[in-house]
Amino acid sequence: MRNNENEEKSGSGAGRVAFLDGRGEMPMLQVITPWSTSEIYLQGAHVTHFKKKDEPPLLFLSQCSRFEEGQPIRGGIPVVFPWFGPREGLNQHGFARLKNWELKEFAPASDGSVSVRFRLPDYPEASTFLPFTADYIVTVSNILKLELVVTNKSETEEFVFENCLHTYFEVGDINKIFISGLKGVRYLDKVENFLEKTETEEMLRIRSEVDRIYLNTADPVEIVDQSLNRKIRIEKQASLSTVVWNPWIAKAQQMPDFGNEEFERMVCVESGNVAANQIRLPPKESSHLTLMLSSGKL
Ligand code: TA6
Repeated sequence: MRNNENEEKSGSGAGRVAFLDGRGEMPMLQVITPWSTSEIYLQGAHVTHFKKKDEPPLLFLSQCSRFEEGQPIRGGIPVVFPWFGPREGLNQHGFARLKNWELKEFAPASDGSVSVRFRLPDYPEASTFLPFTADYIVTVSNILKLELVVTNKSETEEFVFENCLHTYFEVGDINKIFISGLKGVRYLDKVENFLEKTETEEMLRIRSEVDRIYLNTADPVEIVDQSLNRKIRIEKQASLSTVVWNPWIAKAQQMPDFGNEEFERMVCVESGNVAANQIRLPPKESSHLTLMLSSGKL
């Protein structure tokens, strides 16, 4: 990794940003604050790392991830936009995660936090959609805050899209975690061909492949991790869908960019607006998907 000292900038507080060659020599930003460090690749505006000083990393990143132009990174926080899941003849989960985003500004604040703003340039893939802009603001402090702002630039037509911040969390042992905040919520069970069900568990445990789209829920979700002695809290705004995913054994073995045993150390609890919760954005309006990820000891 090369650290270009000339491009390093310190703010009036202690937060700072460095431009580095990341893995696969792909450009990335390293953000250091008094509480935490984070890494963000320009491809996909992809946060691959966030770690508080006194904690293990918050985000899971696969040892087998590709770091190649145009290939998705396995782990961290893929930005899924403007569609979620497969689309005939097109890449799964949209094009935003595969494209280089422009770094528009970074602002170390006097309180020590650092905000970085990216914009998705006009790629040909976007031209089949209405004119829109997509900005992504990552704020690093003692928590990680993410905001995906999509603006419909059309004067006359709605912009219909899905969005999802596909957060991969690091856990000590999948057998020793539970997820709370989803009881009573309707979901589509992708493992059973999108069968519609209602969550009955107060404390959801994962003991096999789980791939669920919970609908019409704006509530915070918590991951209680007994083996890392940590609780992760996921708070969101302008998000009505929560997706929970763990590939378990057989799917893990089928994924070339994911280790066979890595399903034991991760869980995706994703926030966005997908399926029946897709966004119909009126002309000239913006949607602000916002996520606050915090953590602490049990
Ligand atoms: O969000 C869950 C999911 O849609 C799963 O169905 C699973 O395929 C996962 O995302 C990963 O997708 P990817 O295209 O990154 O392999």
